[in-house]
Formats: sequence, structure tokens, C-alpha cells
Amino acid sequence: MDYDADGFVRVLDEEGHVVDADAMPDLPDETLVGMYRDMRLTRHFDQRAINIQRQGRLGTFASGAGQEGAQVGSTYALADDDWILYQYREHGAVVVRGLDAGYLEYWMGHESGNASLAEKGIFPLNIAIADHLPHAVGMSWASKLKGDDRAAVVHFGDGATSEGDFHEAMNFAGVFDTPTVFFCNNNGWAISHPVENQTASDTIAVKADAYGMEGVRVDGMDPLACYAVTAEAVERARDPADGETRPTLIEAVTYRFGAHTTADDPTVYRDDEEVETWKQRDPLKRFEAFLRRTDRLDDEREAEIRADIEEYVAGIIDEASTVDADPGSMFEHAYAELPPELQRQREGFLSMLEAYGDEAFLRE
Ligand SMILES: Cc1ncc(C[n+]2csc(CCOP(=O)(O)OP(=O)(O)O)c2C)c(N)n1
Ligand SMILES: [Mg+2]
Repeated sequence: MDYDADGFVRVLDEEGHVVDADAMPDLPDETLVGMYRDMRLTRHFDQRAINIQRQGRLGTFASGAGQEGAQVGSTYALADDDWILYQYREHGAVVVRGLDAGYLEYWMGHESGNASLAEKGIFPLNIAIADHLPHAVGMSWASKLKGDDRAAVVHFGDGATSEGDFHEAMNFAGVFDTPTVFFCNNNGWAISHPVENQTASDTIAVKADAYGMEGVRVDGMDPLACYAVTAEAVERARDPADGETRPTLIEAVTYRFGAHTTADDPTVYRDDEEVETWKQRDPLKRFEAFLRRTDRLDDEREAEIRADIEEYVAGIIDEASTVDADPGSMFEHAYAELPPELQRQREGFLSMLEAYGDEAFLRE
């Protein structure tokens, strides 16, 4: 796939004009509108999750606004049973597989919410940065050995590329030819740490060379370009012309419009001007402009989509809000049999809870 003058694979410019017809994915109109709907749903879910966090109904939340094109575009290129391993911000990938109350319950602190991801072939969100990259390589290697044709797509951030796990996973994937797609959402920041300080490489994509795999740099604000490069990577992983499965590193250059999490204040480390420049590149605006210009979307359909997603998200918030807290469940699921030290901790925790209720854990 060819790079444009800025060094990106790009299908749509900021106004939604097609700038590379050869890279344009051949997708039915309904699929394109479906992608738009999923991006709108992701953005709306994000806004509502932040609102209910402010009301004290949800713990910490990591906003994905700005990154919907990279997440939704790339996930549309997967088969339904390809594995997805994500970091924590890639709600768009979850939306494509079916957003439900369970996902929100997870963010509200209910362990049971994790089951919702498992049903969709998505691994639990991964707070320990880059830990899930070797897991993705292991999953895809297992698929290759079993001959079941499932690729694994692993999302991670620019910050994750500084971790040893990133390099170990890339090396292993290159040596063992695993069907893995490394999808780096380079949003320019790792909390307050700019990407310029993260690496001395010209780009993140170029790191693929060192591990003997293809690397590609894509405009992460362009859902169609993200679809196109992921479709190519998945084909290379699953069904290559020469019969040899290969991994790929994709660097999607994107931006998070909001704070790192609801516990962060980005105004102390980045300028409003930078945020405004990136908002001009909003993946939703450019995709909507493309769909309207090509007569795939009009006011009536847009209003229908808006009403539908607002009702849908309100419904899952209501449903998730009825779940009773079960704090003791945080000790479950990691082990089939709880080791003695964790048994001791669970007993201590539950007896504190019984004696003092929530008051036992409230900070002064
Ligand atoms: C191993 C590890 N080190 C440090 C942290 C603290 N931490 C949480 S998020 C984050 C930044 C990650 O940045 P990036 O990978 O670019 O993802 P982004 O948040 O930008 O999506 C850090 C350092 C952590 N969670 N895990
Ligand atoms: Mg980042």
C-alpha cells in the first residue's frame, strides 16, 4: 500500500474526500454506514460513561474519544472469531463485537462484567502496560499449531512500545511466524509523556524491520485506511499467497481528545492549540462528510442513528445500574483454587466489610 506525501496510508482527507482510490476498501454501503454507526455509538458511550463517573456511579474511566476510526475501522477487517486483546481505551473494538451492559458493569467495578468480553473473543482489559502482547503472540501461535485459522489482533499504545514485553513479543512473532497483528494506537502521549521522548526511531512502524516483519504507518483518524491496512495484515496472518503466515506491525497515528483517564488533568501537560488541531481531524466528522457526499447518509438517517444509539446506551446504563456490588468477587477468576495467602486476604476483607460496611474503605 502506498504512502502519501506525509508518510501515511490514507484514504480520506480531513474533509472526507477520497485521496487514494486504490486503497479504498470495497465494502457495501450498509457496512460503511454500520461502521459510522459503531463509531457514533462508541463516542456516545464514552461521553455517557464520563457523565456517570462524575455522578459517582462508575470508577475510573479511560476515554477513547478521537480514536474511534482506528478501533472501529480495524475491527471491521477481522473475522468474527479472530482474537482481540486490547489495552483499556479501545472501546470501539468492543462496540463492533457488541456493546452490552456487561461491559459497562466491568467499568463499574463488577468482576462479572469480564464475562461479557470473553463471550466476544476479547481478552480482559490490560492495565499492566504491554503484558498482553506476549499473550497475543501465544494465542495466535496456538491457533497456527492447531490449524484453526484465527488471527490475534493486539491493541496497545505508543507508551507500550518502551516495555520489554513489546520487544519480546515482536521478536517471538517474527521468529515463529505467528498470525499476529500488532496494532499500535500512537496517540502521541503516554499519560503526560510525549511520544518524542518515548523512542529514538523515526516512527514506531519502522521497528518492524528489526523483527523481520512488515510495518505500516496509517492515518489513525481515517477509518477506511485503518480498515485497509488491517485487512491486508489479517490476510498475511491467515491466508498468505505463499502459504507462510506472517505477523505485521501497524502504527495508527491518532489522538485522544480527552484526559488520559477521569483521574487526569491534561491541561497541565498539553496545549489547547494541539487539541484543537487534532479535533479538525476528527474521524467521525471526516467519515460523516464522506458518507454524505457519496449519498450514503442524509439528515433523516443520521437522526435515526442518533436516536437509536442514545436509547441503546441509556438502556445499558439502566441495566448495569441495577447490579448489586459484590466486592469479594475480586478474589475470584484468577485461580481455580485460591492460594492460602489470598484466602487469608479474602477472609480479612470480607470480615471488615461485614463489620463496617463501605465505611471501612472510605478515605478520610
Ligand atoms: C507496567 C506499567 N507501567 C506503568 C503503568 C502506569 N501507566 C498507566 S497508563 C500509562 C501510559 C500508557 O500509555 P500508552 O501505552 O501510550 O497508552 P494510552 O494511555 O496513551 O492509550 C502508564 C505509564 C502501568 N499501568 N503499567
Ligand atoms: Mg499513548
